[in-house]
Amino acid sequence: MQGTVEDVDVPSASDVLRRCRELVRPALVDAVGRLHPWTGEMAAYSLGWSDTAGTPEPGGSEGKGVRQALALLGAEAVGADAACAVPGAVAVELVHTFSLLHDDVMDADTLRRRRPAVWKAYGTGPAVLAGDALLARAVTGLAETPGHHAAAVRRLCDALNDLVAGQAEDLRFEHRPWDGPGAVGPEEYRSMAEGKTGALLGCALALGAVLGGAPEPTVAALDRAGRHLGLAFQAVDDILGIWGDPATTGKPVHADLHRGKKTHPVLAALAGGSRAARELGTLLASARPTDAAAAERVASLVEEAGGRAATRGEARRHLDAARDALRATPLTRTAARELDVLFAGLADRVM
Ligand code: GRG
Repeated sequence: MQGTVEDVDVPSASDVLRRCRELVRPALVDAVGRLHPWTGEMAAYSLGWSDTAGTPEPGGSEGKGVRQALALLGAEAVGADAACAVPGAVAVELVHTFSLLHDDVMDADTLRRRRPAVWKAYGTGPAVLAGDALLARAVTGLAETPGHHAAAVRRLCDALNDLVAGQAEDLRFEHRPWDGPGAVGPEEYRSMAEGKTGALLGCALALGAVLGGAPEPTVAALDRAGRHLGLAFQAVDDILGIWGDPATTGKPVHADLHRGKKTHPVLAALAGGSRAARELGTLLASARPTDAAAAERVASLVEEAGGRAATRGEARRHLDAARDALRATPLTRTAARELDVLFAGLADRVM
């Protein structure tokens, strides 16, 4: 995620994320500090700040901080000071942390950011409670924010409902067949991905704009940009789940294939109709790939049938749509440039 050599004054996506993380950190620490000490300890672990003994692990396993950065840039893009968006940034980062925590429970994923998932480290019951605590804190913090707080809370609640709907579809798709009348169609996939991933990215940008006092059409344009970014982001996430390097992603490879998750590369490969697509369809219809060799075979058939390339194309199309949404609304030049760099970096990410 690098800026170009010629554009010396344009920060890289990593620079943008770092700057925003530093601005939000004190408020995030304060929010976690308001939790019950036990849920606070699990929250600090899940944010990558400490180990299971509560010992600080600076920079250990933190996430990229995408959502908090989008909130701050959303405010700057409408000409406001980033500081006004910090409560929104905290809220979306807490919701994101909560959703990963609960997602790992639902999917029985044991590893997150190279460490045991919270439910593995602390137990399922405590992990669910820690997620609940994060969610409650996110909403409370935003509701306590002076100015525009009703509109901001409304935005966050809408995104939460979309997240639940997206996750519900994602889980139910696991039990749908790969082809035939019950197969998951491209529109259904898109709606699921927009709900589970796009809604919070859109909300982050929109919250920044709301807290920055922007008019509704500008807020809506930023929400739309974030949702398209989310669709690109999820497409890349699907690619990383099959071909990513576990040492970089911090998650085991092929977990989605083992679970029968309806990811974009596999759905696109099956839609291709090639010999590899037919062989893939037969293989998936016979059984879920339970061991590493079977998953490896599925992955190479998906690649051969064009699923990886099609998903790259999908990510590229939504990145373009996200950029178009930004261009369609008047934004401050510096923030618009930083958003552009960040969007491109996220569509090319390897973790
Ligand atoms: C909102 C009430 C309520 C429930 C949530 C569990 C759930 C329902 C939804 C799960 C949503 C989910 C986990 C979507 C995946 C989004 C995604 C691609 C996450 C990865 O985000 P990164 O790459 O992660 O930004 P890091 O590790 O960098 O923070």
